[in-house]
Amino acid sequence: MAILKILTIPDPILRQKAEPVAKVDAETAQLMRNMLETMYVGGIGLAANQVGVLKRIVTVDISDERDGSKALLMANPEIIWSSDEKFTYKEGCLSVPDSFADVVRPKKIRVKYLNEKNEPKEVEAEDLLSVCIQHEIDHLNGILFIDHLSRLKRNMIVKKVEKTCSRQDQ
Ligand code: GNR
Ligand code: NI
Repeated sequence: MAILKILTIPDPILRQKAEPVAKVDAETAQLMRNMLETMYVGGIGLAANQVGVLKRIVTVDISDERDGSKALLMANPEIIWSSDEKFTYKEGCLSVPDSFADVVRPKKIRVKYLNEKNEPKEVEAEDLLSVCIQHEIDHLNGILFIDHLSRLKRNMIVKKVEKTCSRQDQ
């Protein structure tokens, strides 16, 4: 397996739409496992855009085990139902380092996807798991959690990240 490099804003790949996977073949499953290992370095979710791959693949694991036994490996995830009830959670993103802000999203969702064996699956998620899956599907559409904030809050975060990243580049 391998730890992949995570892109951060303002990388334009984070703003592109990822393409559907035709079939979860061996190569796709390998990418899923590498993304899972990369995610375990410090996140509860990861989308392929974040590692520079424009394919509709995400990994999610909100469990404490972090050994893959409870992980979701999803290709072409699609929300087929969402609740009217909302849920607010302080979100962060590996591609927007050291920044957190409250985002309001549907509390419950039902998602269909292909697993690592190319089998069609459905899962119902609520609260943190629901937040995480919605955050990852946003990535596949070129959307970041900061896009759900007011322009003022978004600009503050973008400016802060630009500053700290330019310092690190020196
Ligand atoms: O690790 C992560 N934590 C997190 C916290 C609240 C809402 C969403 C997330 S996902 C994030 C990892 C990440 O950037 N995934 O795209
Ligand atoms: Ni993210």
